[in-house]
Amino acid sequence: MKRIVVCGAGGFIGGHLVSRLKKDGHWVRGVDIKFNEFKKTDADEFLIADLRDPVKVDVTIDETIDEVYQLAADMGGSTYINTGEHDSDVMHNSCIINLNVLKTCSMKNVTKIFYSSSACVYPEYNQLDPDNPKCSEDTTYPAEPDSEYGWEKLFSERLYKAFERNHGLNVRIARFHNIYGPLGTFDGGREKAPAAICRKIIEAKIKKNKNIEIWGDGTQTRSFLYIDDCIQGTLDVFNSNSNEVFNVGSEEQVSINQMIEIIEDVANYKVNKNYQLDKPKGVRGRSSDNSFIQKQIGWKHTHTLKEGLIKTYNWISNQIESGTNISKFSKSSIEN
Ligand code: GKE
Repeated sequence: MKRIVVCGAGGFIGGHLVSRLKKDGHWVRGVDIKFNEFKKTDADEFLIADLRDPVKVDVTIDETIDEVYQLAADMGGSTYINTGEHDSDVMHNSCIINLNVLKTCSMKNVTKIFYSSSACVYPEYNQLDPDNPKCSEDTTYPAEPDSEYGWEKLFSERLYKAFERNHGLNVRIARFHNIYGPLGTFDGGREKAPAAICRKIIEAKIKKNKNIEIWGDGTQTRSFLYIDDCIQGTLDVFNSNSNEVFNVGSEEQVSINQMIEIIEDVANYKVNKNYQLDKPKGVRGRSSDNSFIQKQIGWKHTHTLKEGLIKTYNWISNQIESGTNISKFSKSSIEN
């Protein structure tokens, strides 16, 4: 059993990671600036703390901690990171958290640290053709991410590797490719496409309305990874002997229009797509290339997009129909 801190435990992926680490028999301290909006934490301890404050990080990662998973970031879907309006917050907040966490880990006896990077580090010039994006790890440089969010993620990757070289920290890094699933936010502006489009179709069906808004022309492509595969991939990277940076994503590339068709099928409800060409779109094409991670550590995703969307659609539908009051899941926290 290890004593583990999960930074960002109030978030979507962080919350699922806490539950899995608890299931695996570890002691887990969760920390975040907010509670998980949909589920009571499974952590042994949950701290409400702002990790931009080095004093809070020092209290959170104390001498008894063996391992740290750093997933705390100021982030969201296209709306949040591709408009440019949040660039300074995204870069400042996420970077200062990484600086604080690394400094504290290098001063304490933390044996291993995981950092969640992103597919957004990849250069835009390799993501211009929706049918043929190139996102293998060896195409990262010359760097030209399409967003400041991507630049911060790439800078922070280099920061972790510098602490690995200069302070002997045992670092593991995965680049997540658009993770979706139950407990992920589906409204409010930070949601990503799978949850957003599920919500739009659910709401259209409830209101017996046929029209939904789609950002861009729907031909842009992505691959989307179901949360359970993301958690397994994270642990496989963390527990591997390799300190390479790996993609953790799906290779099932779809256009947004194709994803809409899958969700219409799940909903048994057809909609008319009202394309909003002026809305934030990100890159034209992106899909995870898993050849390196499969060769090096053997990880593969197991859920098809349809399987994941069925679970996600049903969960969001239940949330909307039950009108879940977010605050009812806040567990008593240890304020510090
Ligand atoms: N969020 C959202 N909501 N996207 C929509 C919508 C909608 O209602 N309708 C169409 N889209 C389109 C977006 O314009 C974009 O082209 C595509 O779906 C995917 O948008 P996304 O899921 O919000 O985010 P991206 O894949 O562009 O980028 C995300 O990538 C992740 C890593 O793969 C980032 O926003 C980060 O959340 C993350 O790093």
